[in-house]
Amino acid sequence: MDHEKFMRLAIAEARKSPPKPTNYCVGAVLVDTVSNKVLSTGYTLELEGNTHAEQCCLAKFAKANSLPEERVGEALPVAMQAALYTSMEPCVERLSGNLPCLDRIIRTRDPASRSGIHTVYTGVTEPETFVKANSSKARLRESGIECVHVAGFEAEILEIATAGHEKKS
Ligand code: HJL
Ligand code: ZN
Repeated sequence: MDHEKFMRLAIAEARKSPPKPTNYCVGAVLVDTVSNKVLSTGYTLELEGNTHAEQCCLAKFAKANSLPEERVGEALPVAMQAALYTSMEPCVERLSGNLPCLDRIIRTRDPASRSGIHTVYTGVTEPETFVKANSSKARLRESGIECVHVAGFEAEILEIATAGHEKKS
């Protein structure tokens, strides 16, 4: 598995996100790790409304499979060993009150069949500008989802993610 290649794709998605002072510009890629095929991509604010990268990625894949987003896991059979690459770890809380991406990822799982997203690859941990102490990695692991940090892209990812933020002097 070429983790760096898919993380670069996630970063390329993040670059498409319109800068906004109240969130981060993030990119996400859903991959079938058996065929190495990209199943879907997403970036922050890609879909209508106040949408996150992971949310857009899953919602687009759900739509392509004629499923509501809540049931996207049904299109991710165990044989795919589905992985989600996201430039920033998934949110566990959103100041807007929208459903966090952590919950959107966990609900893809069917513990009985072990289908759904198996692994989440992250590029950076979430800075504490909006929400303190993001606990996504522990929470993913508790749900049987592996969590792997892809090192080496942190500076680039944070620069893109905070593009719309006021610079501290
Ligand atoms: C991740 C995204 C995105 C964030 N994190 N992983 N992907 N925008 O696409 C996390 C940050 C929230 C704020 C504001 N950002 O975005 O904590 O308005 O953006 O729901 O808490 O919440 P809203
Ligand atoms: Zn999110």
